[in-house]
Amino acid sequence: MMTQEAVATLERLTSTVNPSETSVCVIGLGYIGLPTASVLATKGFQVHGMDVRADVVDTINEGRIHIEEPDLDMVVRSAVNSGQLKAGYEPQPADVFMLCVPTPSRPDHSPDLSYVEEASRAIQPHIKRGDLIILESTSPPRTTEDVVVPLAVPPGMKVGEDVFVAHCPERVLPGRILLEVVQNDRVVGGVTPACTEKAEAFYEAFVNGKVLGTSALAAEVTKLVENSYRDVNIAFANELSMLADRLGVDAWEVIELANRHPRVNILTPGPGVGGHCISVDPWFLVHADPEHTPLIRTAREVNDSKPHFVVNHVAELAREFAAPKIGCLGITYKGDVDDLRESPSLEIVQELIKLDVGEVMACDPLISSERFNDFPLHDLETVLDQAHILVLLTDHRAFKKIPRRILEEKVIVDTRGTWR
Ligand code: SAJ
Repeated sequence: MMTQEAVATLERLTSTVNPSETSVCVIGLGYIGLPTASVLATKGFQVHGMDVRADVVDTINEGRIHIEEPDLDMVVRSAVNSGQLKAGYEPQPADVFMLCVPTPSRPDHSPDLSYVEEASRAIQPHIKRGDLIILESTSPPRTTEDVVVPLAVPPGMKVGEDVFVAHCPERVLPGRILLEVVQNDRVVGGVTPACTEKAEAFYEAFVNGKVLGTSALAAEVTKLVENSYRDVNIAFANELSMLADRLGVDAWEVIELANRHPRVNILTPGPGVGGHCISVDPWFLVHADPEHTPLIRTAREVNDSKPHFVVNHVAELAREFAAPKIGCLGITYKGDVDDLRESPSLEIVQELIKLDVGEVMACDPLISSERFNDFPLHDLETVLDQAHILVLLTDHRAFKKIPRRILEEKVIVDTRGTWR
């Protein structure tokens, strides 16, 4: 005879999630929440998305989107039209709750968990027995257990028996989100083994990649390690580019040659590291243990110093002209995305304007003047026509196509190696 516990375990292990019988409440409809919600809706889940911003909720309910991401408009439109996706200002009862809220860092680099706290409190009254709560937001070690569990789990309910809590950090690359949300392998870390199993079954219902079970803490640290790994490696490339400049050698040529070694793979230098992930997440590890993270901290500092290096270089060149016009191409944090968060390109333009070393003419085809009024934006043609110095800051597709004969007439600062 099998014990009751063994029967329950067997049921859990063999249970699969049927999308048409499963409702999901997604908290936070930004760069992660909205694509995830619309993909789940497309796969047949009944999805209620919640956001505190009225304009976001209204836009989505009209079948439109408030962020730029390839093909997302089409998927959201079809999810809303089919009735599988609805947005609102409040959470609703569901079988699965996904927290996709921001986890920014404060000016002193300590993590700001207020959105996770708020979202956890907001869902608590709606949690019933059997529900699954997932934290997708990139979070400092122990957030799932120390913040989500106490605030989201109703008193009297036991985690791993009555209600299930797991961390499954998002891993999608802006610009490829819809593809990666389905294709990437996922790390699923439960607060207890039963939580892991329940969360694994949920992700297996809509992810094509492998679903890898672990603990909540290991999942939290894994995600932070992934972005720190990238930050450290970009810092190496950026440090090399500054060194190469001083030595008078072409950094991109050196990197290309070094990368022909079978065990060397150096990343690409740029104007610095931006976005809300790689420039923020490594600080969560440093904050967790400052004594044992000197490399991660230094990488952050190297990447943060790169915009100033670029500004000084441009200022030096501008001094050669009586009335220099400096064309700055791109203000978003990377090519073909419209995201300005932590953008080194934006920081460089702002610094150049402040330094007043010439007339700064910025241009970004992905940013409309209605949305942005910190400084005037010009169209590409005007900038190419008038600028003496051209500074390539963000490698948008439109800038890659600029004819060589135009570039040859200008003084060029190509921070990304795009025009090599
Ligand atoms: N960059 C360089 N040189 C490079 C690569 C990138 O200067 O060789 C710069 C980019 O221009 C940008 C920044 O680094 O300013 C980050 O860009 P990215 O494309 O490397 O990454 P993100 O921030 O857009 O997305 C990252 C991804 N993490 C990893 O690749 C490990 C993504 O998978 C994560 O889901 C995302 O962070 C996140 O949300 O955490």
